Amino acid sequence: MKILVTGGAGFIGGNFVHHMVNKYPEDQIINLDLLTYAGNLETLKPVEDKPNYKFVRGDIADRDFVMDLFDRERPDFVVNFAAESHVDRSITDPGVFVRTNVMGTQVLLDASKEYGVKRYHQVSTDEVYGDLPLDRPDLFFHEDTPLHTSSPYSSSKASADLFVLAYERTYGLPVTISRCSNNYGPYHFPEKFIPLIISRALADEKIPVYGKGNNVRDWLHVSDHCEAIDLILRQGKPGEVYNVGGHNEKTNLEVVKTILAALDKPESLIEFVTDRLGHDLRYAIDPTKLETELGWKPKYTFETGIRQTIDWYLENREWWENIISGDYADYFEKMYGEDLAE
Ligand code: NAD
Ligand code: TDX
Repeated sequence: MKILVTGGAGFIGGNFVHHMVNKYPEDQIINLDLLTYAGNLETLKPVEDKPNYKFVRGDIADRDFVMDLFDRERPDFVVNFAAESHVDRSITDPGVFVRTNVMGTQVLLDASKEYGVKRYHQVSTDEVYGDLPLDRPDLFFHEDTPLHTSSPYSSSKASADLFVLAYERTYGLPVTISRCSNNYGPYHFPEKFIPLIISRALADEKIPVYGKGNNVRDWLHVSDHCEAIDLILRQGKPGEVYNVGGHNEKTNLEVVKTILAALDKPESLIEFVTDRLGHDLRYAIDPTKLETELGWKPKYTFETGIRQTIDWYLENREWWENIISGDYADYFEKMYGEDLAE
C-alpha cells in the first residue's frame, strides 16, 4: 500500500509519519510538504533513512505539481494534514489560510478523484463547530453539531470539510474526516500554547495568557490522535465524520499552572495580555462514535501526557531552541512585543 501524507513535516503530520513508517514497514509512506515556517525536516530525522519513506517538497495548492505527483506515485490512500494551523496568524493574514486550507484541499480532492484513490482522509478540527459556553459543562460537540466557525482559520477548515463531503456525495470519492481536539506532545511548534509555556518557563521568561485565562481546551496527546487516524483510515466508513478527543478539559490557567509546577517555576511568570480577537470560549469533544464503532481508546491521560511532553522538551532542547532563535523570534516580537515589554 502507498500512502501519501501531506504536511508530514509539521507537528501532527510528523508524528503520524513516524507512527506509520515504524508500524507498517511493508507500506510506502510519501511525505509531501511545502516546508513553510511550520515545516521542519529535523522532525523527520528518525525516519529519513528508512526504505519505506520518501520526502517530496511541494505545494498542495499547485495543481500541475500535484497532478504530476499522483501520476508518478499513484497513491492508494491520501491523508491531508497540510494546512496553515495557527489561529493568531489567521487573524493577521487570512489569505494564505484560504489558499492552502481550502484551495489546496480541493486540488488534492481532484487528484484523488482523477487517480482513483481508495481513501482520502481529511484531518480536520473541533474548531469547525465553533465554541461552547463556559457555564454549560453538559454540552459537547457531536459529529452532527452544526458548523459555526469563529476565526478565519476555523472557517477555512470548515470550508475544506464541506468540499470533502461534497466530493463524496457528488462524485462518490471514498472520503473520511476526523475532527480532533487540541493536540500536544513532541515536535509541537513553540508558537502554540503548551510548547510556548514550556520553552518560556525553562528560560524564566514571561508567559502570555490571553484575557483571564479561563478559556477551556480539550487536550489530546498527539500519539492518541495518530492512532485514531490510522484506525479510521483502515476501518472507518467512507462518507463518515469521526470526532477525536479524550475528555481532558482544562482552563488555560490550569494548564500553565500544571506546567510551572512540574518545572518548579514560579506562577509570577504568568502575564495576562490582550485577549485574542473572537477568542473561542470552550471546546469539548464527544468521542463516543469512534470509541463504540471502531474501538478507539486514548492511552494518555492529561497528567501522563503532559509529563511525557515536558520530558521530551527537556531531552530535545536543540529541536526547539533552533526554532526559537530563527525567524520565529521576529514573529514573537510582532505578536507580543508591547504586551510583554518590561
Ligand atoms: P503544523 O502547522 O505544525 O504543520 C503544518 C504542515 O503543513 C507544515 O509542515 C507545513 O510546512 C505544511 N504546509 C503548509 N502549507 C502547505 C502547502 N501549501 N503545501 C504543502 N504543505 C504545506 O500543523 P499541525 O498542528 O501539525 O496540524 C496538522 C493538521 O491537523 C492541520 O490540518 C490542522 O488543522 C489539524 N489539527 C490540528 C490540531 C492541533 O491541535 N494542532 C488539532 C486538530 C486538527
Ligand atoms: O500565547 C498564547 N496565550 C494564550 O492564552 C497562545 C498562543 C494561546 N493562548 C490560549 C488561546 C487558546 O485558548 O491558549 C489556548 C490554546 O491556544 P493555541 O495553542 O493557539 O490553540 P487553539 O487556538 O486552541 O487551536 C489549536 O487547536 C485546534 C490548534 O492550533 C489548531 O490548529 C487546532 O485546529
